[in-house]
Amino acid sequence: MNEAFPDIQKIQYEGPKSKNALSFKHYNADELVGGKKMKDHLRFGVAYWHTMRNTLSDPFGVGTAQRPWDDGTDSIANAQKRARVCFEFMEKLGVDFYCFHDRDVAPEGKTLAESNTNLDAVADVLEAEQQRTGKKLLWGTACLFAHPRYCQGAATSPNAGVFAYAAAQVKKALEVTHRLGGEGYVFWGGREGYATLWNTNMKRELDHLARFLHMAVDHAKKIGFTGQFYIEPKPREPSTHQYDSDAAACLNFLREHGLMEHLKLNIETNHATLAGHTMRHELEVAAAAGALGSIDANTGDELIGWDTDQFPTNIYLTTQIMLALLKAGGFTTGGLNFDAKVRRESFEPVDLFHAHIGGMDAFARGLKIAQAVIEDGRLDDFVKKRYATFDSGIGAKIEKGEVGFAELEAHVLQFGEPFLASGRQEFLENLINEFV
Ligand code: XUL
Ligand code: CO
Repeated sequence: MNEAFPDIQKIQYEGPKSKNALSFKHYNADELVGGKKMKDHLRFGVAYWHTMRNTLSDPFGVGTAQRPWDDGTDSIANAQKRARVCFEFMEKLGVDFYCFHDRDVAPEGKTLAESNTNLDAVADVLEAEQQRTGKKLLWGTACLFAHPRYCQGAATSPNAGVFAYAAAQVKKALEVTHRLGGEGYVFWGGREGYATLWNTNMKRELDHLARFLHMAVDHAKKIGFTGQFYIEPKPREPSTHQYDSDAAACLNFLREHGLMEHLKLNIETNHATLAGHTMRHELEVAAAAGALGSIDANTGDELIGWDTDQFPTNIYLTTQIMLALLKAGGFTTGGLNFDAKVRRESFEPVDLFHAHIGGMDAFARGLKIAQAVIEDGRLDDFVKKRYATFDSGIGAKIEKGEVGFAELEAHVLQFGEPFLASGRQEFLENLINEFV
C-alpha cells in the first residue's frame, strides 16, 4: 500500500529548543520520570472515530476533512484501508494504543449478521496490523447512539427489541475486543437518558441499564475476557439528561446495582466541564472510590457550551490531571485516549499530527511538573498539616468514632473557640506557578 502520509517521517523527540513543528519538544517516550518511562505513565491512545472517521462537519456545515486515502464509500475494502492508515499514523506518531467503536472500524450492514461479518473482516486487518507493529487496543466499545433504532436509547429504550439489539451488538463488540487483546471495554451511554420526563419511566430505565451491564459482565466471564470495564460519565448531549451524568452519579448507580467491583470510570475532560465540574474534581471523585480507570483526554472551549472535543494544550490542565493520576498510583489498564478532533478549519492530514503532538507534549509537561510538585513536597505537606487537628486529641477520637455529640459539647465547653488557620489559596496557586 502507498503511504498515506508520504511526507511525514517518524516524529522524533528534539527537545524544547527545536523549531521543527513535527517533533516532540517534551514527550520523550523512554525518558524516566519518577523512575518510570514517560510512555508507561502516559499510555497515549488514538481515537479511531475522530482521527479516522470524523469528516469535520458541524451543525452548520458539511465535512471539510481531506483524507486522500479514503474513497468516501462504505465498502469493506475502504474500511480495511483506513485501518492500515491508522496504524501508519500510530507508528509515525509513536503512540502505542488505539480505541474504537464497532461502527467506526466497519460499516453497519443491513442485518446484524451482515454487520458482524463486516466487523470480522476489518478485525482481521486490525489483528494483523497489531501483530506487525506491536500496537495495542486500549479499549473497544459499541456505537449504541448513531443508528435510528437507538433514537430513544439502547439499554434504556422503552422497546425490548431495541434492548435486545443493543445487547447483541455489545456481545459482538466485546468478542472482537477480546480477540484483539483489548485491555478494556467502555460504556458511554450517549442516549441512555431522556429527552423528556413526560414519556419516561426513569426507575425502569435505570434498572434496565443495570441489567444490561450485568449481562455484559456475565458474557465477559463466559468468553474469558478479563479486560477492565469502564463507564464514561457525561451529563447530556445528545440526550437532555444522561443517567451517567458525572462521576458521583455513576458511582452511586454502580453501588446501587452491585456493579462496583466490575466497572471503573473513564473520565473525559469536556464531559466534566459540561457537568459543571473541573476535570480534577471528577478524577478525585473517581480516585477516592478506587474507580479511576482511564482518561479521555481533550478539552472544551470556555465560550462554547458543547462537547467540542478539542486537543488539550493547556499546561495548567494537564498538570492537574497528572497530579491527580500520580497520586492515585497511575494507570494500570487505562490510558490517555485523545478523544479529540482537529478543528473544522484544520482539514489537512498533517493537522492530525500537529494536534496529537501538541496534546502529547502538553501531557509530558504536565507529567514532569506534577512529578516535580510531588518531589518538592510543599503542597502535600501543606494539605497534610491543614488537617493536623484530626491527627491527635479530639480530632483523632472523631475519626476513630470514639466520641459523640455529648463528648464534643464537653470539649467546646472546656476549650472554647477553635483556632483556625488560613486556607492560603493564593500562596498555593503561586507555589504551583513556580513549577508551571
Ligand atoms: C462522546 C464520547 C464517546 C465515548 C465513546 O462524547 O466521549 O466518543 O468516548 O463512546
Ligand atoms: Co469519550
